[in-house]
Amino acid sequence: MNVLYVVAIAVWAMLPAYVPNNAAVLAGGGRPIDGGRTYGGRRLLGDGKTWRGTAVGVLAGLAVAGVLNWLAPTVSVTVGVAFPRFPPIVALALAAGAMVGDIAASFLKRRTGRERGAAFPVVDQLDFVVVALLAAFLLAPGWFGRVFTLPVLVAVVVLTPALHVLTNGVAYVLGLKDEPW
Ligand code: CTP
Ligand code: MG
Ligand code: K
Repeated sequence: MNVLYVVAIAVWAMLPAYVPNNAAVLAGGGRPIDGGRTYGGRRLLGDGKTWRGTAVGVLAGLAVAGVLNWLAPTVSVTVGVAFPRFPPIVALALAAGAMVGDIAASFLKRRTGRERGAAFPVVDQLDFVVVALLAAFLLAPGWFGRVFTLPVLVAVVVLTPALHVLTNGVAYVLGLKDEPW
């Protein structure tokens, strides 16, 4: 399969994990998940991880999976390559996994002395991918093995940081996000 198709499949398969972070930025606010609690003298997670942002993020990821499921037959026939559909358990693994990865990264940031909003290079760009993929692998190993072939996985790891930097940069310029990462 040519490189363009590998890239297209990688982006398609990861969209339900990419969208939650951006939706959370737009929806964020309200009660923080940690309820203000501290651990070792620092916030457990911080004010940047809220119930509303997380819930809207997961729902947005599920909605994206639904739209892609609806588009899959047409896109596959038009392009001549099979674009995968997302069974409900896979959609949930990708969307919720992405949010859990982002939350776990905040936990790590606080433990390593980074304040809310501080950059944590590499972790910021890949936290959500690692947990989304791990969740999909654990909950739907057959589906995972069919869709995330080695070339597709390589494309995800190479492309995601670039896409992350780009979308967060745009969100920052538009005034939607406080920092460009
Ligand atoms: N957000 C949210 N809930 C989440 C994730 C994000 O409400 N689970 C919102 C918050 O308003 C957050 C913004 O999206 O400030 C940007 O997300 P992110 O960069 O992940 O959070 P930071 O504010 O940078 O906090 P941290 O340092 O903990 O990552
Ligand atoms: Mg941030
Ligand atoms: K983050």
